[in-house]
Amino acid sequence: MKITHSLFVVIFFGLSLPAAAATCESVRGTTVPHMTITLAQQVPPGDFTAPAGRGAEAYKSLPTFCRVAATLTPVPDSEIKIEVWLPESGWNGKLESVGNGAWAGTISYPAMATALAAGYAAASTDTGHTGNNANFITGHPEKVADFGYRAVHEMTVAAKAIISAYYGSGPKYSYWNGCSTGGRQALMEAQRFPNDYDGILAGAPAIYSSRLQGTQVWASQTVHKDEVSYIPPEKYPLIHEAVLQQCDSLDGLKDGVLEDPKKCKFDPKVLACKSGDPTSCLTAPQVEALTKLYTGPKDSKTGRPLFPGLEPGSELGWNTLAGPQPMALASELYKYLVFENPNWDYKTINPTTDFILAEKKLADGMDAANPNLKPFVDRGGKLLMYHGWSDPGIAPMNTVQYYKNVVDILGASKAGNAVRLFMIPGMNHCQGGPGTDKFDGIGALAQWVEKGKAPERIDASHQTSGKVDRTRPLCAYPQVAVYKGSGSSDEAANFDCR
Ligand SMILES: [Ca+2]
Repeated sequence: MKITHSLFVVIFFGLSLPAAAATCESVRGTTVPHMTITLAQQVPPGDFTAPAGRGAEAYKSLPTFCRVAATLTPVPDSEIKIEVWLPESGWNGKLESVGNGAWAGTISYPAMATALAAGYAAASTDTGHTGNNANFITGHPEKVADFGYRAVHEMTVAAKAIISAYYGSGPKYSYWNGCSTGGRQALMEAQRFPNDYDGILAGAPAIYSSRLQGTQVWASQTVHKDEVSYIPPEKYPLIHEAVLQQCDSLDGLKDGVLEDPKKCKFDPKVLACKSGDPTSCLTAPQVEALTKLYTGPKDSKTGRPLFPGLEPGSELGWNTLAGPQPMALASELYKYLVFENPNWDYKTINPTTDFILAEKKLADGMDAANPNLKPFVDRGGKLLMYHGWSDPGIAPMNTVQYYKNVVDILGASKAGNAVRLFMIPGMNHCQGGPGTDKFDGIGALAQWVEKGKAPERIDASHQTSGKVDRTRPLCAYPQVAVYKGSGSSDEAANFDCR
């Protein structure tokens, strides 16, 4: 009876929000090459429990949905797990696929829940291996390809077919939403599979993997090759305070946030110990290490920069790269994919030669640095990129540089209609920090794709314990938010993008 009723709704009330045209169980009959559906089950409101048991609160308010799980095997060594969640009623007619973090290895359930709650059909993949670590790499080049680019594309094709089977028609619009590894996945899609998505939201993209991860390893080497260079974590607040002292007011507001860190010419020498207590100053080797971390690695012969450094203002998170241990993701990438030697010692990295070696091994499948987005843009695709200026893990200028490369290839006019970058002052990696890190990126992207309204400014907020205590516009690069001179500096309305 349910099928008949749903069909009646679709046929006679076609303008209302589409509801399921088939039962959830019947989706099992969907045929996509190399796909085995392992679960197709209606989930009552609030009934979903994630396998890891985390994020329970986010699932309690979910409406009834059809949960589909499948395994994709585009090549024999592939084992790509995907899930597609389909709201039983109130579907907004669109697909939102969500990205992964670090080595992936798990379905992104919390992000799927957010998309589903907003009315989207949601999709996610584990990218072809289980566990957020590098254990899948050795002896499995095809699994590396799945992680690098193939799993997301295969998932997208399968998700659209499953949506079509359930609702009787495919998504009107398809969106990608990811940050970090998810940002890399975003740009891989735009570069390699221009027809998959109409709109792509790419946050803090982990692109140029070969050099990015090499630079992350180099940062650890910088402070640990000789331990006198190590900067104890308790000194970072001191350094951050000195940066704010010199640069916070350059944007006209002493508010703990640098609107444009490129204007801040901070010289770590101001913290050099003159005499006495070394806990409140930096030794000469520490000053040297700090300077290097701001600058980034350079070619030892030519002095040419090999990758950007971190920005002033991000110091409170520097324990990520310059802490007691190297960042696991970065050192594992070099161990298992570049040198194929689990005993490789990160302290031996030589950016001048090893970055080139890494590019030879990784660029093809993992770098996602190709700036030619013409096929994506020519079919009407829109790309919205964002990156926190206080990202302590992925140098923000890497994203700025990629954006500039894209604009160079497309030309300013074409790029302005299809690709925009929002640099977020004071935001850490993907979220957090003193900056206004909460904003509706997918909403802005949907306005652009569906209504042709390109985002100039996106209002964002900062929250403390769930309460909004500041709003401010995020501005399309290279514009920055400028205080108009009157009214509260914690209200977006009192700022212009200039
Ligand atoms: Ca400021």
